Amino acid sequence: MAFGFFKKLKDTVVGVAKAATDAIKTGVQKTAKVLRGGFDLLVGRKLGEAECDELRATLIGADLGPRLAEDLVDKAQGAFKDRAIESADQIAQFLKAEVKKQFPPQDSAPRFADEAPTVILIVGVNGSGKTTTTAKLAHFYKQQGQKVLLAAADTFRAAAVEQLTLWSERVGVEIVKGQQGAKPDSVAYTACEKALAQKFDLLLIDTAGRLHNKKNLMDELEKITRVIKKKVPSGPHEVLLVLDGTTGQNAVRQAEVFTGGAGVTGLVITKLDGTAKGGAVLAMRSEVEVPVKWIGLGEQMTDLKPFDADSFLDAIFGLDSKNTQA
Ligand SMILES: Nc1nc2c(ncn2[C@@H]2O[C@H](COP(=O)(O)OP(=O)(O)O)[C@@H](O)[C@H]2O)c(=O)[nH]1
Ligand SMILES: [Mg+2]
Repeated sequence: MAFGFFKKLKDTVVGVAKAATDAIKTGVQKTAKVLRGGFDLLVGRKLGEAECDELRATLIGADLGPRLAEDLVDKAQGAFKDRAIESADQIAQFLKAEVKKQFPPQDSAPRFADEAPTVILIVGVNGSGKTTTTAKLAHFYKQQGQKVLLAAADTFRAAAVEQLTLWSERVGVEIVKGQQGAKPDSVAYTACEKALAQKFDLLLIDTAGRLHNKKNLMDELEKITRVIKKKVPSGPHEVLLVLDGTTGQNAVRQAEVFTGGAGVTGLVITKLDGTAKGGAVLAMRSEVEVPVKWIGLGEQMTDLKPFDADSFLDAIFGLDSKNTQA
């Protein structure tokens, strides 16, 4: 009986991991198609100059960025100059290993407060996917049994507050909102008070996307951080910068500009389902110091996954992951 129980438990754990892996695979299939299509054309060939050009074009096509693409082509040429590539899997495995060597050690784990509530600020330019990501995070943590509170601190547009209110109903979590025109920091303050008084585990604060430059972002963050600290001195525990993945290398540049010194602790790359430019996540991972923590793969509340380099690389390179084989 005990064996049966543990087997069932193991099957459940494997099942959950496989479902997440499948979701990532489906989510990034546009990028995978570009890469895999390019690898297929190289099978049976040695990497001479023409083949290197083709490989480079494939990698740039999936938006890995010129620097990473060039480096990978160099490495691949060294390895396949004298022997033919036997299969698309072989070149995919090789590139995966090389990309992983390029990744500096980073801590992609979400940060939590030692003592509840954990306060997470969601920032980013308009349309990048902040409000949707806030809702998805609420769903993710609610599923894990946490008591989650939302704060609609994008008070500039009534529609923004309505959008988050709708999400709060769908997800089934409470929300704090100010009157239209209220200051974002006053909403954050009220939300912190409520989170403390009613013992919420997690407070997610959705902000306005009025970020024309880095100074803008820093000013907004500074104001809102000051009021959070009045109530929750150790907060905010996480500041997530949301980036639109369909903008590829532009998102990488945006991350570089907005992260330096601004207190951002993690990146969320959204809309990867709608683009073949998913390779930008790799460029991001190798060029930006702040870690990618989450990826957005669709418009539903379940379409947000923690970033895991192995599964992500398997998915975009079209490799069968360990979980799928288990
Ligand atoms: N396909 C897709 N659409 C997304 C994703 N994340 C957000 N969106 C859509 O992008 C649009 C802008 O999102 P929103 O959260 O309002 O952005 P905000 O202005 O930064 O708050 C909405 O239509 C969302 O449904 C994603 O991961 N995949
Ligand atoms: Mg919004």
